[in-house]
Amino acid sequence: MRVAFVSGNREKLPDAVIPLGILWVAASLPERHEKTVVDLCFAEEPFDALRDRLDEFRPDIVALGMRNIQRADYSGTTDTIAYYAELLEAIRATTRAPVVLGGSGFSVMPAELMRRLQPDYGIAGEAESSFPALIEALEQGEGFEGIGNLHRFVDGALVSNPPAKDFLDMDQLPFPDRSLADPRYYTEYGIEGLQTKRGCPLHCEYCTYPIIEGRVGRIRAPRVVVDELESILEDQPDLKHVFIVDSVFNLPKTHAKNICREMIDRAVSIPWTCYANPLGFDAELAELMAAAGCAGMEVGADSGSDRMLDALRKGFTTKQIRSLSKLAQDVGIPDCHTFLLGTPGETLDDVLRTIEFIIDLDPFGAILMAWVDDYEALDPALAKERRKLHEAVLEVLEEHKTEFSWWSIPSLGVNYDPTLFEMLRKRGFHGPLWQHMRQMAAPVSRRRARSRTGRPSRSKPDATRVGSQ
Ligand code: B12
Ligand code: SF4
Repeated sequence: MRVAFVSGNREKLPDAVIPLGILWVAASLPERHEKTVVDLCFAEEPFDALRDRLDEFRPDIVALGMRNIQRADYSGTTDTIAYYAELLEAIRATTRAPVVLGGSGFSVMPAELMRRLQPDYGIAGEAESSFPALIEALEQGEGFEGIGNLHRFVDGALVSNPPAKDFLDMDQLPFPDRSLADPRYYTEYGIEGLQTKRGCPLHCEYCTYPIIEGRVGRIRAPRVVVDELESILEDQPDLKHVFIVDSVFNLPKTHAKNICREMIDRAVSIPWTCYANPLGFDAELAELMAAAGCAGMEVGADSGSDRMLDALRKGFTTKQIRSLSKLAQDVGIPDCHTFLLGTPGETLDDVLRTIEFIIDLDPFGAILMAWVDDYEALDPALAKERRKLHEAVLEVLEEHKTEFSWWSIPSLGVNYDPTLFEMLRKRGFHGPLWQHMRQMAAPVSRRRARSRTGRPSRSKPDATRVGSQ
């Protein structure tokens, strides 16, 4: 069969991200199939590019990858769904090949997106086994029932198979097929994704990651991960930075330590960033990460209010956030904390408490997000109901936006806009750009750096804590 993978994602904030999931799935196809990746990220006219490439390739099956529902600045969801509807229309107008939808965005709400977008098939979650099985079933004209997480229409009714009994053994999977990737991810953005494991065992209230990857952590052998990393570095001389895309790198902690030890032993040298959690973080890990080249870690701290951390079922407290930040600072790893403002049950007082907490914590970087629920994409009533709090949060953020010039507030475009990012890249900065924001920040006067309650902040830019390029 001729399989055309289409990566619909055109988002370039905070970075253009390689369609790693598609490359994993493409690698798992048996060799007898012919495959191509139509990546629309850099196309000037995406619909024309899509039609031309499909016309040329004449696929028997089109596999459309949907990564995001949310916009990168968390300002909304609806137009991404409309964009994918248009892509489907363009595919249908070009080829009669069946369309299979998949990817992290699709996996968050597969049944709803099947109904809304009407592809022929959908596969939720990891697809290295189920996608080849679907192709096999299409060839044979039977065998659809046993395919885990497959969604399809039978006589007009949506039929959704249960997930496969077991998640995949990651060490048995071939490496992602990066020969199919657009070289501009390397030449223009210089950043690559690497996955050392799948699954997160925690139960944070809003989180969809376990739906995509499962709750059971499935680790890859450190030797295999570093083999992949070395092969990337060999093939991609332009690469400047690696993002470890694991939901949380340091859970389990022993795995993270072993990955660092393997990198250190094999003298792999490339700056990298990961997601870290205050649970499972200790001094030894911080030291190993620094020695292995960690250039930054992103922490889903979410709130500066213990009441909200509890409500969000984060499993850690503000004290543990402080401890992680201190350990990171001690070894010189820049830490950037993301805070979600306006989650269900939160009051404006909680939002203000979080802002005070950030001022007091003084992390290397902070990203303040005004919360948007994924389901707002499909539920106008929910979107309307949430709008009031969302707008109130934006007002609070507007008031505080000048307090620290290196904080990012994506919904207001503060330190999160394409022109600024392009300028930083032109100056040779790579990797997550918050790592460079602080050294660009103008000095802030103590008077301006006061919290709303008037308590002075101990914060001021510190040129010695600068991320590496
Ligand atoms: C790492 C990460 C980032 C990093 C990426 C770094 C990099 N250079 O790669 C950064 C911080 C930059 C980032 C940014 C954003 N991210 Co992000 N990110 C992730 C994360 C944790 C992992 C993504 C990943 O690479 N996974 C590894 C690959 C192998 O898995 P995968 O893509 O899911 O692929 C598997 C399956 O989905 C499936 N599959 C994939 N494609 C296809 C296609 C077909 C046809 C089929 C059948 C199957 C299939 O099979 C694959 C292999 O098993 C996920 C959460 C998660 N745990 O999934 C969020 C996630 C993908 N991100 C999300 C979002 C919203 C964003 C942003 C829009 C928001 C923001 N401001 O940060 C931006 C957009 C960036 C962009 N340019 O698109 C959402 C997307 C869904 C949604 N709710 O909209 C997720 C799911 C998190 C969430 N909130 O739920 N992200
Ligand atoms: S730790 Fe992160 S990935 Fe795990 S459930 Fe919580 S938010 Fe999701």
